[in-house]
Amino acid sequence: MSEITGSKIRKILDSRGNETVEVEIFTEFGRGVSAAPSGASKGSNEVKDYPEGGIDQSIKIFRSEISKSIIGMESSDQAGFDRYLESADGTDDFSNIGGNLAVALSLANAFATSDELGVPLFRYLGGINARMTTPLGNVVGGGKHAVNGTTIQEFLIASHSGNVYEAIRANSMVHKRIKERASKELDIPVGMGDEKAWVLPFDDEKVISMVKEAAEEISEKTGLTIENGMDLAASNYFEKGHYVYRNSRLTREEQVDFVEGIVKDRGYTVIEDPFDENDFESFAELTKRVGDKATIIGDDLYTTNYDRLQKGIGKRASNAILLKPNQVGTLSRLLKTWKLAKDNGMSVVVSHRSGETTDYFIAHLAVAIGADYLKTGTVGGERIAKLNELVRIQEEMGGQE
Ligand code: 2PG
Ligand code: MG
Repeated sequence: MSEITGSKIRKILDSRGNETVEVEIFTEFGRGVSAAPSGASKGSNEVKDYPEGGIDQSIKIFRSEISKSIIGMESSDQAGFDRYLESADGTDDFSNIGGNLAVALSLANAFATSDELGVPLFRYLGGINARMTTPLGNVVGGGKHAVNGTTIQEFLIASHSGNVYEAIRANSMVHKRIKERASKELDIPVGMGDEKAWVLPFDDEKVISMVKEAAEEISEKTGLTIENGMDLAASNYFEKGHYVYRNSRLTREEQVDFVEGIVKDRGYTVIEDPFDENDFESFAELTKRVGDKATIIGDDLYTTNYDRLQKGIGKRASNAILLKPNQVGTLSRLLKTWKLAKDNGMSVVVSHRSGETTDYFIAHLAVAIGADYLKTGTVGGERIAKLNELVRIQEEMGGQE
């Protein structure tokens, strides 16, 4: 038994300096803390961050209503707790209490239960199925995460090693190498975007080669296999039927050919959101062409939403899904979508948001559900908080992969 005995809420800042909510939940012997992150390039089917009245309205509802109602609830009944959050809100998109409040409560409750039980969160959530994940991080960033960067939002790399620390380190070495290469060509200092990836004033074509070469160099140096990937976040530059890049404008058909070439000719094996969030057909075409060579991930396409994923499965739109707790507001909803993805043989990526806190819940979640990748940057305090937690988790697991 682990009844909830109390809770607290406070405003804290996220990595962009924006206000967000942090919630604490107490059981007799347990305490859980979690804070909501926030996206800049959001899918239009995500739940709402806050109700009308913003963060203060969420806090008001928590203090006057929710904090009282949850006293005495059984925290180990996560599904029951999350159902209560849905009923307290009364809508599908958390527009009454706010998705940020919901997700902070839902995750804090899971943390509190694992603490009460005295087991690490990944074990509590994953049991014997828990398995170490592969860190996937961005080394160059643009799109909505930076000013004057590439059109493509994220250039990603994933180093593979049985020792997660070695993989994290190799990713950070690629990050460093990119800066050295870029600095050589530029007479202005190189800066970072929201997720601490480099912002480069080059066109996408050039960066595609640059990141590939840097990854190859570090792969040779470390002996690790390093995958190249990208999150195109293509909804953000799909305008009137065209994908608008710095030096080109591609039709839908040309965009399919372009991304096919990135996989076949440039050797990129991880591709996220290559098309507009409602273009299931182009996703399906690309997956048909290169699904055997690359992980084709839907993020804005699915927004962790069960119904959207079901639609995607029906259309064979992708072979992978990105999962973000705050896109749906509760852990139970995320796990339901995850189960559907797994039952249909899809790969799974757990992901951070561009506005983050030092909360490391997603590191435990990725391990608990045996996610293929954890996308959470390569450097920067709020990203490192999750990556370093993976190192501790691997130690706790006895060092095994
Ligand atoms: C994404 C995310 C995280 P944001 O598009 O995958 O990198 O960005 O949090 O801004 O939606
Ligand atoms: Mg994305």
